[in-house]
Amino acid sequence: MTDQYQQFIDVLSHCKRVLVTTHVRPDGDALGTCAALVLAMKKKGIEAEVLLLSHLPTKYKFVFEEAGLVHHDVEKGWPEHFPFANFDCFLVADTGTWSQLPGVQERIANWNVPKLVLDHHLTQEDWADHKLVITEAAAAGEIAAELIELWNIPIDSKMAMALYVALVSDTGWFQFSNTRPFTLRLAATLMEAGVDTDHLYQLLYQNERAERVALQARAMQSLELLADGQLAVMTIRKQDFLDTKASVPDTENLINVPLQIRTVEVALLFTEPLDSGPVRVSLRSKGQIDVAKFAQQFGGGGHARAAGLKLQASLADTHARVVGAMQKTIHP
Ligand SMILES: [Mn+2]
Repeated sequence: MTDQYQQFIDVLSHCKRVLVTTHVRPDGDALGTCAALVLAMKKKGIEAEVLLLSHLPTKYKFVFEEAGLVHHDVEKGWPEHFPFANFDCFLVADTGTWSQLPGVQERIANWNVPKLVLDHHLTQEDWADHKLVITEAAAAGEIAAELIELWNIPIDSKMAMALYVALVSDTGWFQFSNTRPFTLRLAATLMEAGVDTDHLYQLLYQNERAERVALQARAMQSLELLADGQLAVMTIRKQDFLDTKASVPDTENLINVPLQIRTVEVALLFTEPLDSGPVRVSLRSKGQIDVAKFAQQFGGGGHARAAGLKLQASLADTHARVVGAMQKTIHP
């Protein structure tokens, strides 16, 4: 295992400018890992910049701002000539699959530099020159921290903060089952390096817009429990957006709220559009029902525990069709 780390260190030590990227719709682990790696490489005299395939979420802006990072955002389209030639190495963190790197594969096909993947996911495609994939790691940030330590780079407070964001994002602030003793020991080291955990908790978890909490209240008021309490349905109407002044991105994660209920197996969230677009349905499962398979009958898809679908119909029609079908799935 140390060999893999040493290979990475050897390759990176020969580089002058590294382009670092991560998966589309980056989370705290993706962004924290990129930030920590860039800061660490700077200590070795290596310039590094970050390529983001979708915008930097507001919630995580502070991670890049405090690190003083340069980043390129191609969400709204790639420039005609992305300056790949300015870099002599390509490092991808927190993913190793092309489907999570839209637009990258074709653009780097003829780019002849070392390509590195640092990741903790099981699903991998075999394209990198060197891979550092540790699936036991709770977060890519754990692997980055180990790399930084083996490279003999002292972890300063900025690096520590970025790595802490990575850890807490992927472990739900150390609550999820992926949290291992290594994670907690690393967290302790990062605290000693100067992470203000209370401040970080406030930035990440006590920093919502009032409009979003008002929308959440509306969504919770709409909760219906069906199929003997196994099916939870929430509905957000156009009027709810207008009354609360919230917007569609404010619905993020609301679908997880009814999963707190002991009896609930499946949760559905119906969102009526502000324009004439389709009604969006988000689906979550605790594991017994494959919601991706369910969503397919309506042209949707996703993962077994998290999926989505859209129907160009009225809210009432969509609700009737999808809830009816789900009740039949739960009680055939
Ligand atoms: Mn991750």
